[in-house]
Amino acid sequence: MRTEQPQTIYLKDYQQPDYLIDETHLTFELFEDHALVHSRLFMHRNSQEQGAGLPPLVLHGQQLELRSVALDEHALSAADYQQDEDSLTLQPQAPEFELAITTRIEPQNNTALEGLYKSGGMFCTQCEAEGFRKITYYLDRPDVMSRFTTTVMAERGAYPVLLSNGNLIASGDHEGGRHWATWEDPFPKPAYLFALVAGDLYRIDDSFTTMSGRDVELRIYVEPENREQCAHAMDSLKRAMRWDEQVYGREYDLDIFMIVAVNDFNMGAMENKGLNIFNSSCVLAHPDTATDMAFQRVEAVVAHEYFHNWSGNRVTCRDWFQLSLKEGLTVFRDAEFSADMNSRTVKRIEDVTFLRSNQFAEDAGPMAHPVRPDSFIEISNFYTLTIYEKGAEVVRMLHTLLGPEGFRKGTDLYFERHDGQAVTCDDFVAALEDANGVDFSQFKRWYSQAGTPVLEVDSHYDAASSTFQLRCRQSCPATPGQPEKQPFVIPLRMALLDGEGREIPLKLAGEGQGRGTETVLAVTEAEQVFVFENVSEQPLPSLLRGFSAPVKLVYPYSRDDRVFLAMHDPDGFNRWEAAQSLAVDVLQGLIQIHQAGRPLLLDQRLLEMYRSVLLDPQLDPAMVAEILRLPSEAYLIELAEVADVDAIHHVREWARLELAKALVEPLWLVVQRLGAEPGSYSADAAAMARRSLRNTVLGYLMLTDAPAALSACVQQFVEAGNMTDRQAALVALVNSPHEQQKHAALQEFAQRWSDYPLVMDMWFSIQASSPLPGGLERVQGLMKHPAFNIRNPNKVRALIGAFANQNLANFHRADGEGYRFVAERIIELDRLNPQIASRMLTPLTRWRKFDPARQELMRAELTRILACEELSTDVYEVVSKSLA
Ligand code: B3K
Ligand code: ZN
Repeated sequence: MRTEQPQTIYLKDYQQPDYLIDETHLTFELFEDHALVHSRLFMHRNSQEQGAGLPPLVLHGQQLELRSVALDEHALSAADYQQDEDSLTLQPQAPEFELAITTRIEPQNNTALEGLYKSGGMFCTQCEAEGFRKITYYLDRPDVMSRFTTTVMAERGAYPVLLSNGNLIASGDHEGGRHWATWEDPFPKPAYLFALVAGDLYRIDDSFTTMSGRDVELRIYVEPENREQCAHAMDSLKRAMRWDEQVYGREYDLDIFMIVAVNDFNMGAMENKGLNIFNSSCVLAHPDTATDMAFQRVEAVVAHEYFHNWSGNRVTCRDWFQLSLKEGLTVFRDAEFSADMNSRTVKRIEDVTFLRSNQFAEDAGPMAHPVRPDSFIEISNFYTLTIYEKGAEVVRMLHTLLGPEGFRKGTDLYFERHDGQAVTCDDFVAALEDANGVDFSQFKRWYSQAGTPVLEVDSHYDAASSTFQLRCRQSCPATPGQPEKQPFVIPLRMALLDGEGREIPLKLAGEGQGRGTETVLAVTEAEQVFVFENVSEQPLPSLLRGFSAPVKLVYPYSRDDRVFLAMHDPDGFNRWEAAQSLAVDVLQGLIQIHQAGRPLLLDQRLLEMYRSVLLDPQLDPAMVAEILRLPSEAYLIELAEVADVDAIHHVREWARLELAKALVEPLWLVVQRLGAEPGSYSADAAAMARRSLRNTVLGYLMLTDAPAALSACVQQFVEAGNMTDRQAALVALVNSPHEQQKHAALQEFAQRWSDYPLVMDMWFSIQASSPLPGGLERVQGLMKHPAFNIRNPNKVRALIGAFANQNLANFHRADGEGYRFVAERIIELDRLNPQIASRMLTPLTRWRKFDPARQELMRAELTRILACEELSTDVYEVVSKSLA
């Protein structure tokens, strides 16, 4: 907690460490009311930093009770060192020395879930970014890499399983019913990758033979009642290991790889070397209890953490400003893995939808920062959509510009050149440049400039010369601390379509060779013109295919153009994009009409486009489902200059109902065509696609008051053979006016799944997201439900997070009570878990988007939070920046 003004840390102030730690020997004595941590650090003066004499050694440490310090086996007295809230300073006497420290901590009281803490009956750790300093005094910075040997000691009965990073080298019994195990990790690593687990856990075993023929033991540890829910995670892990060998040539390096699932975890999972610790929501998946979305998330997160073994662990970050070095690259890698395992187009649609409604909003808000930030107060606040998702888009653009082979040459060089090092984003780009003989200096502006660029394109066709001209203009709005921006390198993947929707061969003026029928233009200037030759008819451009750059594309398409592209573009992603942008255009028009108090009328072109998509049996059902999904309220808010929440909500709901009424026949036809779900569940892409479409259609049908829809929905709820269908039916019922069926279903569901925390999370979040009136009161009531626990991050996200982020109608209630409720929870949470409190702030920080009355109400809540005493640095940074 904050006692003085928090300090800003700047990238420009980076300095190499004065000392390095060759070996780290840790012994943990775990007890119910405390833990003793004994460390022996074998250290030396950093030779790169040889100044005169030996500088003082400043170790990081927070919330630690120091029991003893010894330098080269001489115990130090209090006069020999200085201690403050964040550090321990002492004076080494020689360039090489051994430092022994004992600290006492209380894991059972650690509600922030950072450092060593208890989740249920087990001990576990979370050290990234700066949690290790809550365990012992250390050089807790990623550029200090050390070999760790860890002994864990605890009572055998309650904690039969004792784990840490690397390989088990010894174990044995100790007096008083206690036992111990010693683990050794041969790979030097920063402290943020340290992990420890002690608990009563069930183990699922498997194995993997690497490409060079080494056998690796794979283990997933879960609480015994979850033993049946691990098969999908294990399978995903093996597929990820094979994929990383095939696509990146990366082989696993230890003899054992472990995953442990815990219920109390601040984020999704953590890539600790050889011992990944996961939020149980990202491991457990069984058809009875997890939806298809959860299955896909497990696959993606298991892969993501595994991929970090190279992109993050073997090659790590020099400092936390470089966080996207490992996160952007690893998100790109996991997205490509998921695309290869499932439908590539659908995966891209999901990711782009998420990026545009969430990261674009971040980039336009008060916390906007570059992919490589210049400064921060609290690093935990910088695990953002910009670092992760935009960072991945930046890597994707590099992949697009180099092509798959050039990119692979670059990553090979990167991993080889920097293995065992802590490096920067510049080092990553330099490896790609050197391997390909290219210059990315201008491209690197994507790392240093914040904000979402706008790419305005217009065109001119000249029949006389058979030329088609594309004029591209780019700009980027000001962001905090960056009033002016330089032009980016924007890869614009595109094609030109003739009147039949066929791609036209592309030849650029001034180039000898043609470019086939699809090309990537590099837009590098503020304004730039591309002239295509031999174009015999007026074409329609298909632009930014696959969302080849994270920009806002503006092109003067008519609604008819968009319909044409939605029906004919050979590129699946851009067909969806055309349908989506048509829906956006139609809804935006209706919002204006609604604001002017005029009657609403739905553009028949949207309706007919949906009708033909529904009736086309050739289309991938998952694509049809994606097309039928209207742009979210969050995306419409992001796109608006000043978001009129009431109008957005009203118009979107009205349009959904109009569509449902007009399309009732084709919707039922789809239900018939898809038929009933086959008895046994399958998690393959085709089966998921069918469920996705069937449930999207059910959602529409439930908007009509047809009794057949209600009975189909109730029947699906009761008879569903999997959670995807059961959950979809419950969502439809909860959002319907059928009070009796709704309450019966909710009650039945809660009774049946009360022993399954992750299913109960779903039950909370379905109700918290329901836009029907009275949402706040429902959420307040649910806070008192016995299954709710404000100390559990999953529960907080399911109830408070879902309310604030997904229930815009109720959160933005005109009387401000939604804001007040969330602000009060943030204040309450900040005392328990600052990282989670800070996350919950995001919706309030977006206050500038709304009408003056709501702005005032939201600001008042932020001001009230800021006035609280003892605010964490996490909450302080976000609130103060959003009010600035
Ligand atoms: N690297 C972790 C995130 C740690 C967040 C710390 N506040 C998970 C991941 O990105 O893989
Ligand atoms: Zn990651």
